[in-house]
Amino acid sequence: MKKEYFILRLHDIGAIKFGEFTLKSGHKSPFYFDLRDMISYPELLNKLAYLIADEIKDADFEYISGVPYTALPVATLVADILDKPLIFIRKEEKAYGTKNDIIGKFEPGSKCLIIDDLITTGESLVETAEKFKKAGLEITDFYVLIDRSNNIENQLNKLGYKLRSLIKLDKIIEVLKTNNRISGEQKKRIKEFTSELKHEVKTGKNYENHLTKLLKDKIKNKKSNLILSLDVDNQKDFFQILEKTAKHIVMLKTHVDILNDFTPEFIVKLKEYAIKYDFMIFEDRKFADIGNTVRKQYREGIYKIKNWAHFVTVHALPGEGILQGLFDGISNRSSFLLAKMSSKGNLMNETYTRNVFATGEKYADVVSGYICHANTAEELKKLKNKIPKGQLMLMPGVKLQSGKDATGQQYTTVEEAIKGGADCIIVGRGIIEAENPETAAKEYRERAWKMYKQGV
Ligand code: 5IU
Repeated sequence: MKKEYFILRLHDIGAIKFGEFTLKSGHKSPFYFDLRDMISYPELLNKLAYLIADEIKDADFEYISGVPYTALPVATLVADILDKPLIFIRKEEKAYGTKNDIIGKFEPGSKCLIIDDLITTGESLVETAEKFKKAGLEITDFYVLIDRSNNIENQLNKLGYKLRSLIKLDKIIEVLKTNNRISGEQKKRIKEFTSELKHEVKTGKNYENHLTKLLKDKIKNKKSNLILSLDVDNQKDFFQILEKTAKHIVMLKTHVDILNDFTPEFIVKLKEYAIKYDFMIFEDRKFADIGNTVRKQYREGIYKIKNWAHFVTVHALPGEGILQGLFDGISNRSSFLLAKMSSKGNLMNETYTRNVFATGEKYADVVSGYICHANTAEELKKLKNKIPKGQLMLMPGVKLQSGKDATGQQYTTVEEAIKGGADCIIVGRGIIEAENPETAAKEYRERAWKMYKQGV
């Protein structure tokens, strides 16, 4: 089967579409690829498998894998043709535990070639490769059906991967034009679109809002990326600890509803401290209701949070309406979305977290970043890589030593947090329950800043 035939067949079955499509990023694209339906055409799949088998037969690998769902049936046929054992990684995150993520039998130390249907940024293929590597396999070769990336080959080479592809976007356009499947005008629009897209990948849109910038400037000027979480139940303790620690922190995180003796004067005093010691205020309210309700929770009640907190935390779970309800008609306020909590067994899986980042990107004018936790720098880096440019990653569950508390809180060290790309660490009991909160705050601040300065 010639590549031209494959392109035309994909067009016939609607796997390659032309028109106007709104992408997740909000961009309007003149084409859309979705190869999933391909698996329902046995003769197409079979021809394709022979084509791939021919192209990879000389590569050096002992196992073959396909990324679920679309590439898995393709890889199965190729494995059969080349008589190589098949293995793959489950797509869904398991409810608990990370063991046995790989389905199929394999010898650690062997080489595996991975097949996927599409490549755009290369991110998901590299992530898959890393999972295989963790299980002891060696990954050096990728094969994709359609490469619509911006020359990702070079970047993958630098990371030690070789990329082969059946067809590139330019070839698809050429073949479809020659066969009069698209007009000259369409071809022009597609070219324009991809060249703009390429430009955008290079320069990258920035999602930093005004308040994010303020916080970043404060981090730089105050030379601190420490956020103190001051969870105490009375004003006396609150201000006593704050007095001693304020010079070391860039932001104070409150849970105002913990105070037994709250009065409006508390807010007046808190604002005075914020000015005197130059820190921002962050109420960790974790809004989670429908837009109409959070709107009132934010503006009304005894706390009137919107009047004094620069930032609040928000669950993206109820949908975009929560951000509309909170911030509609309000300026100079922003939020952090909860993307991955630090508590053991939390229900935020990979898909959820990815959707949170997409929400934050869309509402970047009122979202400054995300609360993310991971147990290792490596895991945290993966989260960081997915965060839209310009937005921040704040990490709770941080102590000088790793460990846990009695109700599921998990702690990672300051060094791991910053190494993993956290822009700020959020520390509560590590400071407020220390014998001397002042020296503890100083130590957290210095350890975090030292690592942060090294630019890790
Ligand atoms: N906090 C977490 N984990 C999270 C989120 C918030 O610990 O995922 I979202 C809050 C809870 C507490 C503070 O107010 O951060 C951490 O306090 P300790 O350092 O005392 O555990």
